[in-house]
Amino acid sequence: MRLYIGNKNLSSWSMRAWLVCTAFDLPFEEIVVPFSQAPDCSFQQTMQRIHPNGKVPALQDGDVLVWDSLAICEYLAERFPEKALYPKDAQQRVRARCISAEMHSSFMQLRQLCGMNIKADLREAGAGLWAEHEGLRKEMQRIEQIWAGRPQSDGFLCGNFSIADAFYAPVIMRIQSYGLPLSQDAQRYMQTMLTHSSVQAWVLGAQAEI
Ligand SMILES: N[C@@H](CCC(=O)N[C@@H](CS)C(=O)NCC(=O)O)C(=O)O
Repeated sequence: MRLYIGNKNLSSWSMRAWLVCTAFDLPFEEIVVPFSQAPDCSFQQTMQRIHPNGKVPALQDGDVLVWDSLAICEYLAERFPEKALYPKDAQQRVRARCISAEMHSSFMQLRQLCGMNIKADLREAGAGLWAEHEGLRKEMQRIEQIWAGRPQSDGFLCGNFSIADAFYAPVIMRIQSYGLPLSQDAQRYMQTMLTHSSVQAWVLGAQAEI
């Protein structure tokens, strides 16, 4: 399988699919297509050759092309059922699907105001955004509520590491860069994620980018 991703420092959608492939030791080749500056537009040209949607991530598995991060994770969960990419427990599996879908379709303020930039120290900007945007504070409240629903306080969102955790990993990167305030319980989940080997590998990759 080939997974097309953007720059590790910036591409939050790529991070989700890559974490799932890495955390579950799936057989894949990573192809980084760096976001390009105008005027050469080589990112758009490269990705549009792969799919008209022209975005990352995209997964090529033989004849099959999957071009959306959630669809990629769903595809992988079906393709490798023995790996339990979603939890084995039925209730936790429903929760994992719901909170992954919620991340996929919501939290627009957080996404728009606090773009992922792993290497940057944006704490000053973060303090201003936090003070000015009630919508951002409300979205973070909902995220904290989701995280507080994990089965064990020292564990992952739905038990073992799953697709759901991969979906919330970019939020953790944003919280760090922008210094957004968090409850102690949420900080605990954040530490669990920051010490996961796949998250550490992605962050190292981001830091190594020029
Ligand atoms: N809903 C899509 C969003 C993908 C997306 O917006 N990717 C961004 C990078 S993180 C992208 O490729 N942007 C380039 C562009 O829009 O030209 C997914 O989940 O995969």
